[in-house]
Amino acid sequence: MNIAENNSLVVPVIADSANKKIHRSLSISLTLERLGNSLTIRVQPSFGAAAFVRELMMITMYGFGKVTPQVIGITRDLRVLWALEECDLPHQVHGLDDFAGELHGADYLAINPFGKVPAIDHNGVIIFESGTIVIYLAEQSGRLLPTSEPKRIKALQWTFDALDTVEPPMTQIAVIDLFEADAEWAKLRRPALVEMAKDYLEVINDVLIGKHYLLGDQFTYPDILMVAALSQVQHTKLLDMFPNVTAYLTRCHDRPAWHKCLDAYNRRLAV
Ligand SMILES: N[C@@H](CCC(=O)N[C@@H](CS)C(=O)NCC(=O)O)C(=O)O
Repeated sequence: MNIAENNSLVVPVIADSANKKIHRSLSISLTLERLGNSLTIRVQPSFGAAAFVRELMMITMYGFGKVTPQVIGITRDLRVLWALEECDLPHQVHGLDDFAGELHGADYLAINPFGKVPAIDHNGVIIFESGTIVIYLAEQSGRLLPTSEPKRIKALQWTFDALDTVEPPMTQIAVIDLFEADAEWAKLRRPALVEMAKDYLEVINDVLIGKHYLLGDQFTYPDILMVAALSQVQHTKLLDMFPNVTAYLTRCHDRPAWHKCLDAYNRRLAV
């Protein structure tokens, strides 16, 4: 250890971060304080400590860097970016170039073997599946979580509902409208998907009677996932038929965290 002239000490630090150990040297300053009959040594991190803590906390989010313009605004990395902002977690974006095939390159397949975005790397903890990532971020930060026990399971219920029930027909409508509008199979399939979407929207419209968010007054992580699922059909007039749903979307999209992540996303994808 070296004691510098300004009473600071350079000490080796090993941080146990997820599944790896990170070694750094940190400078700390020692002050001796006398209080009555006792002496206290105060240890204060100095140069580099804040950057080190930030490095430990930093999450890398793998999302689109370049993607076909039709899907900008509905890609699944956006929901993770929203959750990162809501949770105020330090993060950096690793933008992948879809045109250059980066999603299916060896480097990214080592992160997500399905070759899909989003994924995150939190100091070696690698997670894919947008729903899982959003829940992980909520748990890491202690934000967006329901405050009472019965609501915890309701949050999971709405998570699966958003991802497994609501999103599939909405996404299929988007795929048809954005990429396959003229295909014969698409013309045959679309009406049934629209009926299914309307049925689901009617249910959600009823669920939202007298409520600000899915679980009541508190905005929680399933709201991010539900809004993302509903946004798949934002290019149609379907949502306009359900006033509680549109009011809910407006309420959620009024949140500062949404604006912050959308601005950064649009800047990155040069919209
Ligand atoms: N269930 C996955 C779906 C991920 C997914 O389909 N991502 C799309 C973008 S929104 C993707 O990566 N598509 C590129 C491809 O399939 O090549 C999740 O929610 O994370």
